[in-house]
Amino acid sequence: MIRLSRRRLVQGAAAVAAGMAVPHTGFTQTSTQKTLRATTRTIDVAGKAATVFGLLDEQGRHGLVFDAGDRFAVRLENRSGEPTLVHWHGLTPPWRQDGTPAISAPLLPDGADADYDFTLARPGTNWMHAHTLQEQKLMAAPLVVRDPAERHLDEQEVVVLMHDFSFRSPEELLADLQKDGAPGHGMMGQGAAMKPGAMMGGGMMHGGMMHGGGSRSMPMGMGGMDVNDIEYDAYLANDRTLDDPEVISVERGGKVRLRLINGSTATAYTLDLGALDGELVAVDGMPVRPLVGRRFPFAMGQRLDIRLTLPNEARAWPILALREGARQRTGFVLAAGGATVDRIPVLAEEVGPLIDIDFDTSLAAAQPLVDRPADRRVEVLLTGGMHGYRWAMEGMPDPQPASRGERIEAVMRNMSMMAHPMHLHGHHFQVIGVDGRRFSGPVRDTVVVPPMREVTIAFDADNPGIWAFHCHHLYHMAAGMMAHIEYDRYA
Ligand SMILES: [Cu+2]
Repeated sequence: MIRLSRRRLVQGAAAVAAGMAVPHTGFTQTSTQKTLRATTRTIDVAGKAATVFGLLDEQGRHGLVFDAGDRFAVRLENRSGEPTLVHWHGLTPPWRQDGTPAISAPLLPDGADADYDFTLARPGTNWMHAHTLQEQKLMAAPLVVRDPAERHLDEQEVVVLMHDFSFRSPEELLADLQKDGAPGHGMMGQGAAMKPGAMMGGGMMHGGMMHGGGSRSMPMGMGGMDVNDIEYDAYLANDRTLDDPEVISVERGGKVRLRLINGSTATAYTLDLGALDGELVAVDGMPVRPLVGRRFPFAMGQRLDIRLTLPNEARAWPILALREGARQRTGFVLAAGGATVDRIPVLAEEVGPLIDIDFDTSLAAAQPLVDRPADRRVEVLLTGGMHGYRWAMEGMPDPQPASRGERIEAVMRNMSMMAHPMHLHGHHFQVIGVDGRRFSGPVRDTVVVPPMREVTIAFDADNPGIWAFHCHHLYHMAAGMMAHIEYDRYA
């Protein structure tokens, strides 16, 4: 883990100039500044009341909405009853405003405020969440940056955040994982005995039999791949289960833009548009060459922007998220022309597909990185297993040094039997290789590395600082799957 020799927090204007988030000390709020309040609230989950966190704007709405080019001038008010901090997932702020505790800033005490101010350079569907176990209790919300150039499009925006919900505390969930790992299961890595390539690229990890439901680790094929290490009590879409889903009125024949966020801590889904064809236009807020389809993989931390043109019918269109390797699902309903909405069973007939990286090979960035050779190549082994529940990023120093202006390629080899959605803060990367085969894939900020597969990403070191690089499975991260990249932080 990283150890910072932290300088005393500079207060006021000097800190803003240095790009820091400023602990608020009583000066007046500017007129353009938005307020974001970290608070608690009560929601109903399958008929039971649950106390969760919330991130609300002045009007009590979840999260924040901006236009590209706006300043991200935000005062975060912590009224959650606990120390917290909020990470702006998908934005590329100065590193001291990234909201990652112990790296960019200390936790903000309950009752305290912090001011943020930087420019939102590009549009995108992003989100915000505590970079702590509080994420499990819905300290998470949408963070949408609209494109002013798309204002003329006559489309209805629908923003939905998916989540996995437990009535148990995240501390308990983690403690359980750490005390009763299945012995010998998925025990690879920790020094990495297996040669990458030996098992890669074959179909054996893909088409095998999956059984949904109760068991925590579901053996599959010869690999003994693990999915879903936590059984949740519910899967939510905008705080609602499919028993009582959000029903959004839309126009017959209307145009809809879905901005979907997988804010789950440990659950990947396949997004299922049912009878509708959708045009995928962005992943993780970054535009891709439009791809038409009905099903799209959707891992933790990722976002999907999908355009729909509805048929001219009075009909309800369920949009579902199928839990990976299991029958549970969540979702919401687009209701056109006042259509009645039939009850949708929470359990599907079939188990949801496994999330793969092959989908990314069919995507191409609308704005790819400039083609240039790498100045630095970083190799990372993703290791760990259910036994003892220890996870790690090995083979790279922590922090990994770099230099401003470099093109960096990171090769991530998953030596474990679980998939890891890997997220880099402060940058967008392009997916440029799978199992050693190079291609020009999507630009994004979170990419799935399936078991025994190798994924290569490239990014430009254009945002100096200390940046978290980690698995977006909350409990893998909490159990060690986190590293850092550091360059020119005093620049
Ligand atoms: Cu992971």
